[in-house]
Amino acid sequence: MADLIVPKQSDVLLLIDIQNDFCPGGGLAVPQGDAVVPLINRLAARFAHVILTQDWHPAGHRSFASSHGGRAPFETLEMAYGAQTLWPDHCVQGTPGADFHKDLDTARGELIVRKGFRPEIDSYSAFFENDRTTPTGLTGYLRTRGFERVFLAGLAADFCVHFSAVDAVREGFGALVIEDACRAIDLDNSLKAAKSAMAGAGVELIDSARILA
Ligand code: VGL
Ligand code: ZN
Repeated sequence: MADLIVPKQSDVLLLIDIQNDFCPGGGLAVPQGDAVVPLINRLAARFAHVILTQDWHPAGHRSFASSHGGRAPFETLEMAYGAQTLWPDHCVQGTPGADFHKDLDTARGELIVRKGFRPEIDSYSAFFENDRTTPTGLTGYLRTRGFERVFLAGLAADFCVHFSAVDAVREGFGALVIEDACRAIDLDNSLKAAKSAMAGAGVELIDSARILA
């Protein structure tokens, strides 16, 4: 097996969107989305620093198919900033669907980054919204605190984990995606495309055993 990884003070675990709406029964359920929770809790115990993201949309968000008469979820629509997949309503601010999964151990989280709160712009990445220029502020936070490597896990592997990992590299951090601690929506082979995009960007794809062994 590849070398063991012992998380350092300059490493942070970034837990992406482990919310009820991305779990079975939720508005945008990711197959087996809840299955990552026990593993993620074990991983989080190995890190000195944990940050969480929370998808956090106002009702009537432009990424919702329901905001565009006659459009169905998972269709693509051209927005001012480019192509946008339309989603079922999900993670509406203050609703139970936007809450973290009840078994997720959030107590040691040092920061919660909320994203997707601008009514007109979606935000898959924890760093930049989908116009690829509006920053969330996470880069400044990580840099100010001296973090060098970002380990990522959560939902969904092919959207928010993928874009966050690629942007972490773009912002000058090391990025390691813990693959078995993620689950994918897998729309039109999007998981395969995401994996090659991540690998091409210099994101390292690792197994949790590298950390937990
Ligand atoms: C996500 C689609 C829409 C994600 C969030 O967390 O991957 N995907 N909003
Ligand atoms: Zn969303």
